[in-house]
Amino acid sequence: MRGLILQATGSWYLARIDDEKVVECRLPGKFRLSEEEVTNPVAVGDIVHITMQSDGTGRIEHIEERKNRLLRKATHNRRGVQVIASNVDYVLIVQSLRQPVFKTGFIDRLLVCCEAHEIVPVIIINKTDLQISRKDASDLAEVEKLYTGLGYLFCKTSIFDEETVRSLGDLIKGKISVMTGHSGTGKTSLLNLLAPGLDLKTGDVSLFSNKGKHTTTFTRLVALSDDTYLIDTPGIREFGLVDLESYELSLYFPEMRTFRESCRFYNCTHRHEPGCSVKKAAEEEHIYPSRYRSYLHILDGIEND
Ligand SMILES: Nc1nc2c(ncn2[C@@H]2O[C@H](COP(=O)(O)OP(=O)(O)OP(=O)(O)O)[C@@H](O)[C@H]2O)c(=O)[nH]1
Ligand SMILES: [Mg+2]
Ligand SMILES: [Zn+2]
Repeated sequence: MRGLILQATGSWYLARIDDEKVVECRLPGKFRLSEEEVTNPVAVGDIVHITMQSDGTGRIEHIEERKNRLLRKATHNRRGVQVIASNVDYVLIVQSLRQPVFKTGFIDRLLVCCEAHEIVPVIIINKTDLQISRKDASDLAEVEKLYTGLGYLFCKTSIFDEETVRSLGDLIKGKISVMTGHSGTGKTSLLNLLAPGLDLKTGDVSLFSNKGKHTTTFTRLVALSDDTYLIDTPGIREFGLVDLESYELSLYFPEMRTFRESCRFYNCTHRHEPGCSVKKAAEEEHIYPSRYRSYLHILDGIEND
């Protein structure tokens, strides 16, 4: 029997078999050490083969080859990497206009991860109902212009505007999407509207710090229809930048690709080298200042790793 992993908590897994049937599964020990650097052998989004046991639970016999996987460094000082989700079509980068205010640096970091993994990103600015000042409106217009100009999918939503949530639903139809973004930006709220009857817990944003409270504590995959799935996460800051060389980073900034070809050095980091076309393009604002800043910031992170 084939199943799709909806949840993975410790050594128990929930797998969706056809017809909405969900089975609790266990994993035999032999899978545990199959791949040394990975701390979890089965992740949300995996397709598994199951045999039913006499007590009504399932036993995972086989994991089908993954199309892709989102990795992050294992937490709690554990060595190795953790698979956040697998077989993903879209990464939804959910940010909010206010409460908390969106961060282009965060968006850029995730875009690099998507580019490196060849997964299509969708930038979502939620809470567009919170346009209070004229600056909010111009900030929103500016961020939309920036990312649509780079060719990325971009979507504005508000949970108080049904139409916007419906367009998001149309956009992700037939795909497996994973939601990322800071706590409190409205990931779970959007999911609840896209999957009526679900009613997952959402949390308030502290008025004092303007931060969310990490209401969602584990990753879960929800079926919106037979062929559309959405994965809610407790927030992913980045994934899979594990082995990137510093001179490769600019490959994942689409607007830098043509400029980098004409840098003097093939391994130019575009920071201070002579004859650097990327730096020149940034100075002349052919590259957006905020994007170049993000680039330098991520580069620092790679080099100090
Ligand atoms: N004004 C406004 N508030 C929203 C919108 N979407 C969500 N919220 C509110 O924002 C708060 C946080 O929403 P959640 O859905 O819990 O946010 P989350 O991204 O899932 O947060 P974590 O699970 O902590 O990562 C809740 O109080 C929601 O009601 C929106 O479009 N407009
Ligand atoms: Mg949540
Ligand atoms: Zn250069």
